[in-house]
Amino acid sequence: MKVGIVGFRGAGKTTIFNALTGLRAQVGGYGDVTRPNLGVIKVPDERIVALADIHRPKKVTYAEISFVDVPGRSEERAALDPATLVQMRDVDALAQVVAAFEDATGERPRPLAQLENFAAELILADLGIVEKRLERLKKEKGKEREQRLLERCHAHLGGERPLRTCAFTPADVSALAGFNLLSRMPLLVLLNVDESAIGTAPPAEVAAWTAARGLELVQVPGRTEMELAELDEADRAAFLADLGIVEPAKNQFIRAAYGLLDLISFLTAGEDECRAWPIRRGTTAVKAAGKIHSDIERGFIRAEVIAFTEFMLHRSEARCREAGKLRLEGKDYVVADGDIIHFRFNV
Ligand SMILES: Nc1nc2c(ncn2[C@@H]2O[C@H](COP(=O)(O)OP(=O)(O)OP(=O)(O)O)[C@@H](O)[C@H]2O)c(=O)[nH]1
Ligand SMILES: [Mg+2]
Repeated sequence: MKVGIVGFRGAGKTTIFNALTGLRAQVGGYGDVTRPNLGVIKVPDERIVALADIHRPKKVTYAEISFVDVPGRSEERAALDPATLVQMRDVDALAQVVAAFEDATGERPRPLAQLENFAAELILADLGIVEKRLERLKKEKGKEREQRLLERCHAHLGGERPLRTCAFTPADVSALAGFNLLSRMPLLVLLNVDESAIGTAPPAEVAAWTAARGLELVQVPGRTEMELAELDEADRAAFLADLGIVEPAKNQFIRAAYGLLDLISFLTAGEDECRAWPIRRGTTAVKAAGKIHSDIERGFIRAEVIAFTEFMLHRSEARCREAGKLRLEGKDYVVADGDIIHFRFNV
């Protein structure tokens, strides 16, 4: 699962990328940097900590999310370069960094304008893709279904609405999958604020704008969080307390990204390894098995499932079984968040 950290030039994307990943990519590139930065983070999960405490496994593995910091690149402050748009299409969800800090030139931030311009850029980019495809479809026969679908997209985009707000059937969704339309991707807004804004609510007009569109808004003091990520564990707690930060925005952001991608985790636990596996909500047992190994998917017999909360009450598989809390589930069982699963299979 890949989240793109996107937004206009100088919005603080690389700063926030560094804060999230603990890496030290160059900030203040101002369009000179053209290569995206890549990073992976572990999703904090208290359940894995609790399971490891019981099983004492050799290995503990958390779910991971990858991030791509897509450089702003464009000459113009509020425009997206074609190459940037191409890089953006390669992700599963977008996190737009919006600058709400006063920059070095003393220029006042205009977060609302950034939100509006960015939304318009995504719509324009998608219109371009849809129009090009419709043009080609005119010359092809037997593609009427796709044509009707794209015409509907075209009308929606033409009304300056993102495709996120257009209703699609599952068949439409798979027909559109290959186009990687940007205005259809889940979007999270990261408001990058100054240290002085820590503990304050986001500006009302920004909150209203995102709420009206059903978008999640997370306020991040980017520069501060980047400095925080550069400290070692011992100094970090003191730094947090000093600034009055209850929880680093990093954690809040990771949770939001997880929700944005509609991800849940199932768990595997034993003496060898305790591990969280990210899957999309709605994934069936047999598909979840395939995340571990294709052999387990192919030779699937059944899933033995214990809900995490039940396991914590009884604290062993044997006692869960005695208490009737170990369920036997088939291929089509829809996996729930926190299911501890043992797959039975033959190869
Ligand atoms: N005061 C303040 N400055 C920030 C903050 N976040 C970023 N900056 C500064 O803004 C400038 C741009 O930050 P970057 O993180 O490089 O921005 P970017 O979005 O990656 O820029 P491009 O990759 O060129 O599009 C740098 O000089 C940062 O130090 C912040 O939260 N507060
Ligand atoms: Mg950058």
